[in-house]
Amino acid sequence: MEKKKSIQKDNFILKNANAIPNIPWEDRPEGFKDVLWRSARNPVIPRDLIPSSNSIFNSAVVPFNGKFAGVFRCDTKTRMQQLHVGFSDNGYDWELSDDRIKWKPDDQAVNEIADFQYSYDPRVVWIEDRYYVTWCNGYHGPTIGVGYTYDFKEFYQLENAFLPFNRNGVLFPRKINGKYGMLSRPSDNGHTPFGDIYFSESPDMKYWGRHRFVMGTTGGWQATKVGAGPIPIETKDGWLLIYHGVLTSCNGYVYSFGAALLDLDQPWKVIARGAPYLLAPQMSYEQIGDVPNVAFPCAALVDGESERMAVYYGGADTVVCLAFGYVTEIIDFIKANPLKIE
Ligand code: BMA
Repeated sequence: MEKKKSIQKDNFILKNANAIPNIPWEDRPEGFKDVLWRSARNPVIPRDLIPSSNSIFNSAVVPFNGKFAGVFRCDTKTRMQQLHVGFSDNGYDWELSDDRIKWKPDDQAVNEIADFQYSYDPRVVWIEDRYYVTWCNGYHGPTIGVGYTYDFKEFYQLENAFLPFNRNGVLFPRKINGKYGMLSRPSDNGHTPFGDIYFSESPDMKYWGRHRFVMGTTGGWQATKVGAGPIPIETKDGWLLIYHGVLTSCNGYVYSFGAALLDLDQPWKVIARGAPYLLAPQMSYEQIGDVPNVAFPCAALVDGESERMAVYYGGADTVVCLAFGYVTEIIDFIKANPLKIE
């Protein structure tokens, strides 16, 4: 099993971060002013990387045995929404299984809910001794599926975290006050025209409760709904949360993403929230695809040595893209451009 060694440096803002020396990285293009910049190799995963796929997008990546592994949203040519496992040496070039992940029930009772309907928008996080996966799981409507793997070969399914309808279940990377923590976004059974972020806790990854409101919609790029993106990043200034926000334009939804800081001990308390987005769909691979105008982040790698961050996001519900930034710069950006809420 992978050994985890966290780096603690006094002058760094990250807490409990591991080194990822081979994190995918490109320097900020000369003269480029925004806090995040895109990979020149975007889209890094094309829609047709595997024979069965119509599109590959909104996917989650983690460091694994000195390389990378991930859980990918692959919608098939019959337009089923599925999760597939993938591996990469460098975070750019991926080999994905052509078959969907087949979950084994963690216990007998899970058999009752394990019938596959659809699965999408995965998140993956290492907590204590294994990789946990959450995803939007079809069970009489969308809800939050939870499972785990030790090796990205065998995957075990736990109980769904919540009742339908819910999406964007995102775990915290460690217990908080002795409990697992999860953000989620209660929704409806369709293309939900609303959505706020809530926090829930669990003693055992099975029973979730003490639900708390975290943050809701405001205006502009986050006027219609908001939902947690990658696993929150622990910093000395709070949990750095990258989240998506949706604007309803006269031509439909527009998905951008921005950032906020949440209290380390009470993550439902927002310390600060950036007013401008970090990245909005402005490149052709974000604007043109099966669903136009979508930039949807599901994972962020952070190197504890350099504080470099690589964000994986889906482009136009069709491809996987990468953007880069520095954790400290994003936090400074939030503080310098705060959203003022009443
Ligand atoms: C949301 C989810 C995402 C998708 C987005 C835009 O409701 O289904 O997977 O990227 O819509 O279509």
